Amino acid sequence: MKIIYSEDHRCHFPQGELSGGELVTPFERPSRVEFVLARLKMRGFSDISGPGAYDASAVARIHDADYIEFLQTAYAEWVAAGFRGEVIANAWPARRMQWRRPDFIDGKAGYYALAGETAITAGTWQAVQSSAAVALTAQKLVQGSRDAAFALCRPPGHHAPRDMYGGYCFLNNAAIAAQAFLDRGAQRIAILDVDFHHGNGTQDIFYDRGDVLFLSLHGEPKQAYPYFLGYEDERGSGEGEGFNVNYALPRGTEYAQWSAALENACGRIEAYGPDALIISLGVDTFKKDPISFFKLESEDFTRYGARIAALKRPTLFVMEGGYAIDEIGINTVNVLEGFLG
Ligand code: Q9C
Ligand code: ZN
Repeated sequence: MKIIYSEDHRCHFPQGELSGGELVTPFERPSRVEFVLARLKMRGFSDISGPGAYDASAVARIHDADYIEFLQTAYAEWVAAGFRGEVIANAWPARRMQWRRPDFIDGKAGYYALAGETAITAGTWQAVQSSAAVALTAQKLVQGSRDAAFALCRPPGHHAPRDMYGGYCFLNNAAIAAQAFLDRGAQRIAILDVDFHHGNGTQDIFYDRGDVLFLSLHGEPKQAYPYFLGYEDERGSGEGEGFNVNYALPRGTEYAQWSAALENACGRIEAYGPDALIISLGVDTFKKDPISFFKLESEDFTRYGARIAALKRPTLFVMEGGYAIDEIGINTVNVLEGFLG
């Protein structure tokens, strides 16, 4: 399996995340990728290479131009306003207010943020560009060779819709890759999101489309981030009716229940017959994840990797979440090893 990775992820290392009323060291931190990379090398994955150049036109197929420009300029505007910390949104257009973009950066941040935990720093845009380039480079390999590939993206992407950041995500790497498959001749793509959190961004991007089947297994939004999307009655609209499938699972979910949902998802993927499969691979379903509430064991990741392989589709794995740092490498690589058999 080919692995694509960029050192540029290190340019994004915010110092603060607002969590439980405290400013803590962000759960989404550079060492996550280092642990995954170390485990890959330990297990003999040697086909590891860097991404091609950032493809702005491929990103523009998914994200709005004004939003992309905001990501590029936000930190400089923040500094120019005299703020000394990292960009953190504080005010939002809530009920009965207007969705009108303010000029001042503090207001703009709220306009483009879907939540307040995610900071933008001086190097964020560089890391974000490289993360998208990692996904697109791996996408090309899968479409060209039909071999599987793993895009070791950081920052992750699945919470980002076309015009917002949050949940540690800025550009939706999996969605950008899905669109690239279609733009290069694929007819149907399935995205299976196994991150603990609902992939609200990916759902939103493809909600009214029938050419991308989106399935997400996640903590029920009544209890889990992102709270305001991911319910099971969200089934797609218009041409997309029936092409969005949410499995909202309760606190304490173990592999028996989780894998039953996966089995249902796999049946739907088989019926859909996609030209390629994208896995939004978050390993925050692990029992020791500090911000999540599923109870998967490390061996379960191997098991579900094998189930994904049985779908026999050209497969692109895209890294999303996972915050139990000590085991993030084991769990992530277990999925890939289970897949390889
Ligand atoms: N106190 C991904 O897994 N809420 N994003 C954190 C911690 C945000 C997760 C709460 C979780 C975002 C890609
Ligand atoms: Zn997650």
